[in-house]
Amino acid sequence: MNMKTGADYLADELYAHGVRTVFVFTGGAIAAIIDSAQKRGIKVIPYDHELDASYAAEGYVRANSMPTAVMVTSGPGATNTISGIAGSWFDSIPVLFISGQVKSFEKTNFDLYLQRGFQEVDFIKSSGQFTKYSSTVDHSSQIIPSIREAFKAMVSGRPGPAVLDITMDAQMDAVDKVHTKPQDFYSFEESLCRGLLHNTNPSSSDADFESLLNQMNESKNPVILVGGGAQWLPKGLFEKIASILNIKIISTYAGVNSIQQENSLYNGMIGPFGHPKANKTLLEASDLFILGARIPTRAFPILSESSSKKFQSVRKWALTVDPSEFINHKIGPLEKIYLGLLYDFCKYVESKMSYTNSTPQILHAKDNILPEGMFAAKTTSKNKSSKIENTYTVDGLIDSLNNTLPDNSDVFVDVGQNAVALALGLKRNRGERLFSSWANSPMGYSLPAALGAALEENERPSICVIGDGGIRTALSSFPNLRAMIGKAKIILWDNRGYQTIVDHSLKFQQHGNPVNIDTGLNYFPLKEVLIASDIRVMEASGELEVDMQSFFDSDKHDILIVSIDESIRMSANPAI
Ligand SMILES: Cc1ncc(C[n+]2csc(CCOP(=O)(O)OP(=O)(O)O)c2C)c(N)n1
Repeated sequence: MNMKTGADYLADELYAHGVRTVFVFTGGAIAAIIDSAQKRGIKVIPYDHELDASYAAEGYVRANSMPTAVMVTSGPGATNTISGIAGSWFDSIPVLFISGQVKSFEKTNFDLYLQRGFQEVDFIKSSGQFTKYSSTVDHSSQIIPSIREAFKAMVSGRPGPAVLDITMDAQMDAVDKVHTKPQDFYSFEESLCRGLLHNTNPSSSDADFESLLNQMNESKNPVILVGGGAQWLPKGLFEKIASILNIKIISTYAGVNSIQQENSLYNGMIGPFGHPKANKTLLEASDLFILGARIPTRAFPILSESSSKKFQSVRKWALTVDPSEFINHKIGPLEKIYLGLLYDFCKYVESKMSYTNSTPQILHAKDNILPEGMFAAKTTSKNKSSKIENTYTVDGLIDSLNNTLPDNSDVFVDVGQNAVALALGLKRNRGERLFSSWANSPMGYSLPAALGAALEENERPSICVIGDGGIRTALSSFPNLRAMIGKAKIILWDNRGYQTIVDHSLKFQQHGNPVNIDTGLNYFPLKEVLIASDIRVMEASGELEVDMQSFFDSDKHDILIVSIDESIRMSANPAI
């Protein structure tokens, strides 16, 4: 009899949970699982670095709301994923990480010894800070229950990643029959937006929602601040609720996709790198309703003493799955914290209040754009005298993108000027969505993430925007870019240096910080490396919008290099 192995059961169970694509870097301790996944008909996408595989998986989940897993070998394979797990954790993205482990009877007692097994690390411990669920699986009989626990945890309450560290014997031992009851699954997407397992979550009752809604309706000048908690809501739901409530909306970075930039209710993104109008709206509120936002420091404007006082008088209310986020928060005490899901509240509002206007009001709000002076060049003449010909301004690049991006694009931004400028300036008025690893912001994220997102045939063009520094960090995903030719388009934001760090150094007068010269950026033949990797390069050289349009229209090029004037500095809003 041809008995199934633990790895076969694992592949079956992943399939039952809706996993159709996984991201891998192989090795002796994970080969059995990858083999079984392939046999089960799961698409296995190899990456050249575990970190790229992790970012790709995260991009896949963000854009497609579909489950996936990252499969890596023990030791260095596992630890190479750590920044990916951390990013998923801080932005609440449910990705399952599966690492191989030495045989169960060979496992080291790490409390006593440094290491006994080959490529053995205590991965549960090293990743534990960033997981909703993590477990070592020592025996094949534990495989199915642990996958179920992992999925349950990943989509319950605040979503997040899980780690299963599976010993080689648990993977490879033949198993006669695994006795587990079949399970009724919600679809992953449905589970995510509904925060599965309501009854085990601290969930608000209708009475709480009624009280929250009353506060909103009775407030003199209510403002809603929306964050990443809105990221899994069904398309258009939040925008509809905003219209019903007719309340001004401001967002954090992670909340930008919840509403079109040109919706008249949207007052922009707050923060030191946010829209001045949004920061003003925050201060002028009589009541601030914080929905699914934890407002980290980077997302909160710098307040002067008088503004701080003013902000103290703003009454604050929050709806959250994570009340501890507001302990000792710099926004100060809240009137009330409601525990619950944004989805449930939206549904409650929908059921209680009538909705007359079916289309959002688009007023082409003029101030939801790049704040004037945030991306300033030293002098305008520098642009002309620059040794590099055909340099463009940030404003010009953002305008061109807004006018030429294909409808319904999923745009992944990296770190630095590109992330800030697109979060502020991308209109999202033709169904575009903007993604990034907002909270962790590792360079080199957006290329593998956009490639991961593009794996699902979803009619949504996948676009990556990345700096010349960031793309070098993502060199190991060039083979994947080559393999996916025509599936993703890259805009290379080439300002020839780590300009964000240059700005930082200038601000703190760190004259000795040799960020440009010693990093060797100027000597790295990026264009040649791209061409040698068989990636088809186009360089913007004329009217930017015309070049960009032909880049998006044709299937002849994969990457458009846009030279940004390197004297352009990005500066934060001053204290308000
Ligand atoms: C993995 C990682 N290492 C270091 C940093 C610190 N860092 C933030 S921005 C930046 C420079 C980014 O350069 P580039 O991608 O060219 O964008 P630019 O700042 O020039 O717009 C660096 C080094 C980081 N965010 N991620």
